[in-house]
Amino acid sequence: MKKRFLYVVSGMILASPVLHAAEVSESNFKATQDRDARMEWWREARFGMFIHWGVYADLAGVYDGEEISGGGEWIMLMGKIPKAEYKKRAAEFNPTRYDPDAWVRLAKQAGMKYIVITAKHHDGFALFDSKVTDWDVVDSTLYGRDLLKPLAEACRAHGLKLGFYYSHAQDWYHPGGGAARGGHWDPAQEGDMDEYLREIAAPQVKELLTEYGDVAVLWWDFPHEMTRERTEILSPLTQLQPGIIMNDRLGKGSLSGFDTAEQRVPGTGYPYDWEACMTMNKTWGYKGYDDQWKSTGMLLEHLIDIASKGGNYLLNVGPTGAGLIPEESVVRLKEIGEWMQVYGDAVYGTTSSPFPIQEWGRCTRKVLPNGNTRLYLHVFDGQENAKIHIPILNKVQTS
Ligand code: FHN
Repeated sequence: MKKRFLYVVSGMILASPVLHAAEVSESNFKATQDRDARMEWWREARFGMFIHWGVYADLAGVYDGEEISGGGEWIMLMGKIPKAEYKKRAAEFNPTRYDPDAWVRLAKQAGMKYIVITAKHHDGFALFDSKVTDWDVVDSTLYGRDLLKPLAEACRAHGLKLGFYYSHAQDWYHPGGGAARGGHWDPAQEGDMDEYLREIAAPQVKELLTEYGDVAVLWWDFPHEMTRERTEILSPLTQLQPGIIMNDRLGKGSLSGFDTAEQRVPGTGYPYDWEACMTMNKTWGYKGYDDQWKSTGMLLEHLIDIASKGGNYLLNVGPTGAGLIPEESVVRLKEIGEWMQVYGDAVYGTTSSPFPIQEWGRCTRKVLPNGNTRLYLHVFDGQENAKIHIPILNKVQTS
């Protein structure tokens, strides 16, 4: 890996709060005792793995010999694939190479502290054994076994938190499920959305929150036509997992745990908990021909930039239909892990930089138990022995 980061200066200790601290205003969500307690592990973690996986991975971005635009996970809609045809393709899904323990070990090796997997994406296909539909991996594929149970076990075994992504409003299979970008294309999709929410979405969320052990995150996506009344059908279910946190994408009226920036790093970050989710190439779900991979250096720069603005980085992998994480992703995750081995302290449990963005790189900050502040200076593309200006007046000690 080309080393883009010359060094991280750790241990710059300020005996007092930073004098030029850019006022990080109180979160715009009432910072309650309970909320801070729930968010504590997440604020410490700073770095997680997003997994977009489903029967679409077998199609790999191609339908009827044609490359279909958009994310690999949107192929059913973008290719206007009829339900019956999509179901027929799904029947061949048989990820014999799936090794959840290896996935979790790779995430851990990369320095990631949590995993969020698409339990059900917009195509309505459940990666788990759902009692309320036969459109799931057990009843509709050759593979025939629950994919989430062994992943949950592996997360527990290796000490990573597990989260479920759930597409609650968009569901291109079950009658009444929503469809953005132009709506339904197959009469078999038509139905009543409120009934879909009560008969499919709510019972499936309950299954996910009661049958897979501790679930740390519920990653709703996204609030398509989710009125307050519809939100109320789902939001009480989160009480099934008392410590759970969720993102801001459930629907009108839901109090969120963290905001979500997607495929971008905000200019200054937000004055409350937030997470940037991003792909390593251009697609969330696997596409065999998407070779626009970001370099490891760029991925590390995103990780540091996000942490320097007080956010979490949820970095995506899109496994193949056979159940393998693409080699390009594996290489990058291992290289990130090498860096995190040395400099992880400058990311984990840090908060936003006390001063505006500097042209030499970024700064992360950690308030120590004794009240001192440790600053970590991340110099991007610096020259050896370069001089950098740190805009603070405090007396500092380096260590
Ligand atoms: O439509 C989805 C998309 O497929 C992907 O899951 C992303 C990940 O955050 N969320 C939605 C687009 O905002």
